[in-house]
Amino acid sequence: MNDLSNGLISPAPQSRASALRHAIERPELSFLMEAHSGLSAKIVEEAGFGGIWASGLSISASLGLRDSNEASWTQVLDVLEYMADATTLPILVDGDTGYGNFNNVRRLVRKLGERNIAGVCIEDKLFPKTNSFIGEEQPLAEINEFCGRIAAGKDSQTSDDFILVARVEALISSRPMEEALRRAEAYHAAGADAILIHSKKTDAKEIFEFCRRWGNRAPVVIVPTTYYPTPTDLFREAGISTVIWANHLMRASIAAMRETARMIHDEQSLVNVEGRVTPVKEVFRLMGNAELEEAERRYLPETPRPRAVVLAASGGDLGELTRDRPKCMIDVRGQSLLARAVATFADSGVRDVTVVRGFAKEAVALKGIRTVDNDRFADTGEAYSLAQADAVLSGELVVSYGDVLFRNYILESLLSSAADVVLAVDASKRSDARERDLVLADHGFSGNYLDDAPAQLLRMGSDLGAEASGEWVGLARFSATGTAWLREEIAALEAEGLLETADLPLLLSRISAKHPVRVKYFTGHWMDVNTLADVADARNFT
Ligand code: SPV
Ligand code: MG
Repeated sequence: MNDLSNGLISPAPQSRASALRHAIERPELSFLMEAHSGLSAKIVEEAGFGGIWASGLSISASLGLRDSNEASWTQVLDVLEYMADATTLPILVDGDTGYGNFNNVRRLVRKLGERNIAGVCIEDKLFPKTNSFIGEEQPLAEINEFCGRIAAGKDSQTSDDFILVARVEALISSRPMEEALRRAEAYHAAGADAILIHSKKTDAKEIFEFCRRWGNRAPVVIVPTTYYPTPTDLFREAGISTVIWANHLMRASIAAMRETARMIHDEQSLVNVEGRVTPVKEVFRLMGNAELEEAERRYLPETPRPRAVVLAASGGDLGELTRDRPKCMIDVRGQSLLARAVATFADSGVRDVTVVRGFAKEAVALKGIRTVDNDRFADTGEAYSLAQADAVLSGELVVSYGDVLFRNYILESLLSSAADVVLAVDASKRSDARERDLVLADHGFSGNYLDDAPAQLLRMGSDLGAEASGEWVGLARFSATGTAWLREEIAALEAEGLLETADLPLLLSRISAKHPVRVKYFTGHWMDVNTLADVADARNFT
């Protein structure tokens, strides 16, 4: 295994090129592993390789194309950019024939430098090329013409250490060894930094013969795809510089994708596949999501998010249904009232929910909520419960009873209000209204389109009777300022010895005596659960 460590390679273009140069020129055997995408490049780096072979065959195949220059060279360049961005490794690009003559090679090499690519390999064939393993006796470039491509490439490099590997296809095209050596010598003289001697034999005899006769005049690179059984130590002994494992991640991905697709198709289920595929979490890790989260903390302005406090301490009065759980945990079509309320909050971006528990507190269980306890629930009221949530009584706040269901738009409308304190009030006179939640406002509900004057709370209380403007839904929203008023009033109640007995209507009435408290009217689309009949109704509430 090559010992180029990722940590030593900085992504700067010059250092990537020098890392590749070091890998190719050092006496020990180096390895380049094929990649064809940002993802596979990351996998190569994590596996511990010191460099990448950007295979033409694999890049074409991953684009669904043949290895016959069907992808344009700029399309290949785009893939290379993703690969270079995804890793810190040096990349040796399979540049095919250089996509034309010397002039195309010049432009290619300049552009590769701009994309942070460490080197290119060009082969002595003609554009458009085809893969070396297809057909026999493919036509080769004329030696002098190919030397011109090499010289033009070297003259165009933007980094001193940029590597140009000249690939000799003579053996592939069944030309004699003498021609392979002659070509290698000419290409070396034209400026190539290394010679890739390619073979499609199933053993490495001709490769070893080439090496013997070449005598290391320039580093030798090989691609043992067809002579893969050859022990790697023999390559070391032959003095080879670099082995390219040319296409094995692309081929591995075909095998894995095929098997996964077959199973899902045949079984119409993911059940047997899930344990065989990479977990989504691992995909996030591989792509560096942790870094993005850290950057978000650094660069995104903190957007204060509204919190909610749900009051659910008191014992229920619904017989068997609330014998061992508070009302908020009553099941309504497979979901507790609390779960429904929390989901409605989440829909409106209120994700920080604190539930004040008391009666049967162990029964209040829901993922993602915080809880605080009012262990004196039996002889205290709502204001006292709310005071137990002291730690979260800051910033924008929604306060809700634990036994109400309400449509999302009611909450949305409170959240978008400009008022510092705003109550959702049902203007329809319900015959079973909770008397203590009755509301008197300075302005009654009007269905008149032109009447948009905001209503202000005058007071709440059970003595309002027919005078009431409506009934509080059990849902209030406070701006940061409104929450500060709420805290002040809780402190005032405490100072007066009233905190333990006060309910929310008293607390809200007292705030409204000092500060404006807005009333927002609705009609229907919410419900509280006070009686068994309500439970039955709730089960019809969608
Ligand atoms: C490639 O990986 O695209 C190569 C190597 O050029 S080979 O397919 O063996 O020709
Ligand atoms: Mg190729």
